[in-house]
Amino acid sequence: MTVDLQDLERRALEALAAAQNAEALDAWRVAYLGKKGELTLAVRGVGQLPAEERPAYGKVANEVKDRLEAAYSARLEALKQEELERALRAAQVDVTLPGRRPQLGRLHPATQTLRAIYAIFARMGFQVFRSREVETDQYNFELLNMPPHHPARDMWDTFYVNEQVVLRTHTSPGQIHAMRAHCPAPIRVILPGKCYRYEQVTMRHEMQFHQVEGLAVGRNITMADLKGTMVHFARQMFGEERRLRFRCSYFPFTEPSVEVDMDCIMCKGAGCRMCKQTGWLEIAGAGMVHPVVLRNGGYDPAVVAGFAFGMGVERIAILKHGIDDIRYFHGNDLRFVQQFA
Ligand code: 2U9
Repeated sequence: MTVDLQDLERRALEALAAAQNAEALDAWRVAYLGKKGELTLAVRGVGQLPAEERPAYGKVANEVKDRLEAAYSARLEALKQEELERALRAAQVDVTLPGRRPQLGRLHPATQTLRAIYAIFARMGFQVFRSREVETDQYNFELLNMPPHHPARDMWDTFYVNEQVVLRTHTSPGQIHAMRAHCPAPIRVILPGKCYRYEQVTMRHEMQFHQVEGLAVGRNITMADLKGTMVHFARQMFGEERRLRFRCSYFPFTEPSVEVDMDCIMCKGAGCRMCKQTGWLEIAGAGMVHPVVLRNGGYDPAVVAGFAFGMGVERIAILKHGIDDIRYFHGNDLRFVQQFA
């Protein structure tokens, strides 16, 4: 049985033009050009024709096949193009929408507090001395009067890089570097920077925080100089009416050692939630530099004396701004930073 090829071609092209998507196009391909498609069957039908009609029929059938295949490819391309244009139209920017304001950052409150501290001590003649964050055990402990196995090492939970190398637990090793860089000349330096402690993170403790330590070494330096320096700092930072209290304490690198308390800025000493009803807020630790430590720094303790102090920068910021959780400092939340314009 043979088929009217012209009629087949006309119907196939009409159906092709009507195919509006990839599925319809594929169904069309199966229906006309597939293994059991109309045209395929029509070509096979050539065998039923008398021998003299076969070449002419075969030639037309092949021409129809070529044209249908070409039409199919063209339609496929056209559909792809239409789809692409649709996608582009959908992705178009609506220029009438209101814009999104870029979020502005701020100087981090820890940075602001550090700068305020620098300014106060700069006016008292202290220079900034910077030092490394990765230290040897020797500088972080031994030269600070803590030989291996000294029980005071337990005051600092330490990140060890290896047996001899640590992340500094305080900026104190920098004080040894500073002394060795300057001795025998007198020095007055502050050491700001990040410190690390292997601690459980809570609202009061972070494993990374900032410290500022101070050191003054020279002839005739006494505890009175330390007290005057601390009082002046507290009054510049927290208000001229502040009063300080020095409590006996212990640090391996100072002797005598003290803890420095300031009357509570919220209740002025009466007792409140902020000072846990004590009337006092701890702002620093300090003391007279231990003779062993002075000698490790290259100074002769028979000739010079020194005072040193240390304070936590986040703690100072927390007190100044009434921040209730130290984890905000590394929480990476712009809403926190933006409050300290
Ligand atoms: C040398 C000599 C003396 C530095 C000192 C403290 C006391 C102290 C803490 C306060 C809160 C650290 O951030 S904190 O946890 N610091 O109590 N720091 S005396 O004394 C030194 C340091 C180095 C060579």
